[in-house]
Amino acid sequence: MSFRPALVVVDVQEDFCPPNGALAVTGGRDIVPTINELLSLPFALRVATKDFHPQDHISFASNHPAPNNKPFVSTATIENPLNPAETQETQLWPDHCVQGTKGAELLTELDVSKVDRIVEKGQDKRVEMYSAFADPFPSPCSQSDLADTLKKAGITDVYVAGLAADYCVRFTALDAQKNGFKTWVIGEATKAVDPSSLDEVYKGYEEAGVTLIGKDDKQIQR
Ligand code: VGL
Ligand code: ZN
Repeated sequence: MSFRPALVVVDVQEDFCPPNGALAVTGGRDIVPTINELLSLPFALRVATKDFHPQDHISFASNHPAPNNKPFVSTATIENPLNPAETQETQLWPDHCVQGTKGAELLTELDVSKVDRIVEKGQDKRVEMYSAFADPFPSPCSQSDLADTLKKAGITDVYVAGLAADYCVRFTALDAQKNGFKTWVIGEATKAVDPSSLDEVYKGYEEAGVTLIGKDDKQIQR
């Protein structure tokens, strides 16, 4: 059996980290040493993703009319632009990771010299895209080249770390598994927006066949 692992480091960006991030995840910066350690392991491919929104992105509360425009509280119904029969209820956020701003930059302490490929996502203003593969509609209107990149590199296993555990890490891991890669989430290399939601996130992993591991587990270096 071949084993060609890839590491996917999700959204380790200023806006998701204290002290100044617009959507700062508690402890977001603290996972960087662990992620740098992971980046130095012999993965066949190392990818970093960036949430990379236009200013008029649909997930920004500021782009919706009052009173349903409270970041972290309000939600909006999004239609698939390609098929209005498909709808999604989505959370609204403070403006974050706007293209060209400091908040969209990867943390300077992240060892980007080890990253082979950067994948930008969430550029389509019409849809939310937590997953680094595609938006959540059954027939996606927005897709990245991540699946192709991994397939062309002959990747068998995808290891996911980064921010946030309950949003972009979660949906990237579930999509990696759906795309046919054996998928592992490295628990202590993630932090959640809402840690109380993690039980449900982990249940979803179990149902999908995604495995939650620790960074020192030997699955990483078979
Ligand atoms: C994310 C909320 C909004 C994430 C991105 O990277 O987890 N969360 N956009
Ligand atoms: Zn976002």
